[in-house]
Amino acid sequence: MKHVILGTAGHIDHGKTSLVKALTGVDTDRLKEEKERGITIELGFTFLDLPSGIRLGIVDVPGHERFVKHMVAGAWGIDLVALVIAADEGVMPQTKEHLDICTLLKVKKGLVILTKIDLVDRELLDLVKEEVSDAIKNTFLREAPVVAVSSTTGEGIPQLISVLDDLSEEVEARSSDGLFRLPIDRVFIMKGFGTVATGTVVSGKITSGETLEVLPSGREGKIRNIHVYNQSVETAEAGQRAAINLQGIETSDINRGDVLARPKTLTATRIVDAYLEYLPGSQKPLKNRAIHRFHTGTSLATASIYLIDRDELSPGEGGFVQMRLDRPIVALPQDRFVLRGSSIIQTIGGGVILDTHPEKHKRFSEKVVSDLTLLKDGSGEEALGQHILHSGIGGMSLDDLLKRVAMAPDEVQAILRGMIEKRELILFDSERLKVVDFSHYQGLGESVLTQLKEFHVRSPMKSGLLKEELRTKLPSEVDIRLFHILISELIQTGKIVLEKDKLRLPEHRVASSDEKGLVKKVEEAVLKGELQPPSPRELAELWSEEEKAIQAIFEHLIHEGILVKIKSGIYFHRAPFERVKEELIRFLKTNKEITTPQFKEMTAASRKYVIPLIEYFDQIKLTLRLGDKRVLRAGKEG
Ligand SMILES: Nc1nc2c(ncn2[C@@H]2O[C@H](COP(=O)(O)OP(=O)(O)OP(=O)(O)O)[C@@H](O)[C@H]2O)c(=O)[nH]1
Ligand SMILES: [Mg+2]
Repeated sequence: MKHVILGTAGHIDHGKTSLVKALTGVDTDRLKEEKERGITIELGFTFLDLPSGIRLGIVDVPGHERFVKHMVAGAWGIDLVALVIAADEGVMPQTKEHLDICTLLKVKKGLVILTKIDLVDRELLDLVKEEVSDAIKNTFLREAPVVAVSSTTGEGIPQLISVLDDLSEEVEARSSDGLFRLPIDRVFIMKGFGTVATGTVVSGKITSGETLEVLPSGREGKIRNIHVYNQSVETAEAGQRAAINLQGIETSDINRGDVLARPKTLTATRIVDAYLEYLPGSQKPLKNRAIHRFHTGTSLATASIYLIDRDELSPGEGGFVQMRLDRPIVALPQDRFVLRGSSIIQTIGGGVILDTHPEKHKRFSEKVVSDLTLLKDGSGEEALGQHILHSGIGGMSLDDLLKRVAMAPDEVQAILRGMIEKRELILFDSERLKVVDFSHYQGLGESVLTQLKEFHVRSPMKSGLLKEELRTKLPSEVDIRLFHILISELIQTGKIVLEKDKLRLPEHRVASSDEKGLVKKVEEAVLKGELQPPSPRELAELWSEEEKAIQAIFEHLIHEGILVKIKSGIYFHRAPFERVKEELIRFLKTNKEITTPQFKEMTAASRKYVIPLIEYFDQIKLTLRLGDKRVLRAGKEG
């Protein structure tokens, strides 16, 4: 069934609440203070069953200029507005301000209701009608029906109901496919039940028993029951007003302006990018970094407004802005917002949110302007593509994306699948549907090839690089799964070769750098040197080779495990090294300790080798030095 919500609007005392009562029999002014002062302060809620069968939800707002903030919260997300104008007073300041607010919030449809016609004669009524048509002629209400009624006598009420029925039929039904979201407009305690939060379900649907998160606090509670229009129901969906009874949450834990959503589906933000329309009626240009009140959903924050591509915004102009907020709010792109002045409290503008988790932008950047233009005017697919591109090589998951676009999960999934198929995106986590833009993937491939190339130049004698070692040379945000996908693809397409467990470029061969059989010669020389082996420099001089080349061969042999690096310049062949190590262990097991002269005697080598060697054994934690003696470390006895 289609759900439609009507909001009232109009100047104080023009008869909004009386009209709602005349239509529904319900007095929505519940508070003592409201009764005493005869004005509306908080939002009022009720409903009307129309002849067509549509149940029309009604939000009654206050007209008092001090409570415009409540009006904005009430008007946000309505389908129809009833602009109420008292026939005996005509168009007044909040008539205009409420009309501005509805325009900025992009309320699509509505009607004008002239009330209190019992107080005026025909002539005056005609005058007011003229005034009204003047006030609405350049607004979304220009072709809206104008109905004249008296809530006191009931005149015009039947005609009004039939107009409301027609308008409701014309309202486009909302889809319940999106993420569940309910901006809270009222919180109260119900005896025996506990905390109840009410609001309009902006998108999605929710069922009793599910767990909800209160944002921005992050508190969670289970739904004990749901009321829609005073009836207990199992499910509430987009376009309905709902009262949700939450278990495990105190009333003091929730405030008007908070948002209910499924856990972890939405994230609060203190920075948004938007397109701002600055109202023509404003007195002065809007300066960069101006501070104003920012309303979206049912929440209110203070915003510092950064003009992205100009020094100031003249009245009547629109432009891209970044707003930094004094408190976290919850919003999605395409959400509407209203700005009200901070000193003179008056509606000055509003517009559409484009990005709810942007970077801090540099001003006057062409790139930022073109990106925001795409978010404003581009398709959903383009917006998705842009967010994924900006996320870099780390990529984004479906859940991340749903916080950045105003699209239903199914729709986003379908678009992602299409882009993956076209290879515009690379999928690397099918469970979370995590993707990275193809250009970043390609860039990563290039940097793998560059890394290998540099590695071969630096270490010509090494056959290749271990996969894990290669990975440490890439940006840390590269997901391990993406890395493996890339490596497999590079191997499959012949761009790199996997040999044993090492990666190399296809053209790289260790043998090619070893035409003279130097590797073998080095190994033999070091082995022959036993416990007093030659250094790279000595061998280079001996054979008239370049020291760098010989050093590279040493490095290679160390990497291969054939040589052991004791310290810079002293490299043992593994065979004599292991022999002396065994002998040392045996000695220590029998004698418990050894002095350096004793060790020197054991190895029959000069101090140049003996001191580094015994220190090396300390270093690898085989031995422990105690004064001028060494003992076996605990745990090395066996
Ligand atoms: N004669 C006459 N009086 C009306 C009519 N409608 C409302 N009133 C009176 O006008 C006064 C204000 O009516 P409300 O319905 O409270 O006005 P409101 O627009 O809800 O006011 P706020 O919510 O404070 O902005 C009340 O004293 C009503 O009795 C009408 O059609 N005829
Ligand atoms: Mg009222």
